[in-house]
Amino acid sequence: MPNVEVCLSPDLLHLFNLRKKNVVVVDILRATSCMVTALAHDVEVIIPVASIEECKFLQKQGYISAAERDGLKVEGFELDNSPFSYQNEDLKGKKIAVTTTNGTQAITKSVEAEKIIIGAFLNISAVAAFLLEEQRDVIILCAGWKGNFNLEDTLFAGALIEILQKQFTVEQDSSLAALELYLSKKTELLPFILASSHAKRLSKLNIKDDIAFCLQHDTYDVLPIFHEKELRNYKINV
Ligand code: 3SL
Repeated sequence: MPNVEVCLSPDLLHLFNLRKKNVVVVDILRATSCMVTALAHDVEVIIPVASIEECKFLQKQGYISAAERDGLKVEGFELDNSPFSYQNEDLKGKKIAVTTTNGTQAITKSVEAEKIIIGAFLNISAVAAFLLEEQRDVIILCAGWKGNFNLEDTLFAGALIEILQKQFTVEQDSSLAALELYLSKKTELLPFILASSHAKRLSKLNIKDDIAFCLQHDTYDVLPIFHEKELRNYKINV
């Protein structure tokens, strides 16, 4: 049986061997939830980049650009990091360049993986179905916050493992811990997450609706895969 492991922070990624494995990158609040929402609303392609400078460069090439640092939109860019900003007909068929504090860093650090899949509660069943079909070892990479562990990404890891566990071995302590955390909190996700550090950070920005939205399961049947620097929805393109 293939194995599923959890990397609780991008700063721990050097401890994992990504080769020939599928990596699921998750940043529930809010980068990967935004990416899933954007592709579900027919954005053609997303280019996630690590730095503001790279995003600026792509903006000059004609990409619509989104930049977030510490939860706030960076001045000079068109889009912020709210999933509601991507539910916009005007973005249909458009190419978006995006940089965020943690999510896009986690994606760009995963390039040695066989495939990089973007996960969120919003598309968890589509991600699980793909991983079950692939039957390949999986690492769930939690984007965390500036190198630190966070609750919301770990809960997603646990939720995904709950689905995968019949066909994947779950042996590593962080995978077992993520699963137990999710099982103990799955019926009260919103109040639990509202007490988390990042929800408190975001509440200062008055975006409680974003948090509730990002915790919804299976709103979208999309499968974003990062390949050759581009993120596309492989549910429609393959
Ligand atoms: O860190 C990130 O990538 C962001 O998702 C953070 S925030 O939700 O925009 O604050």
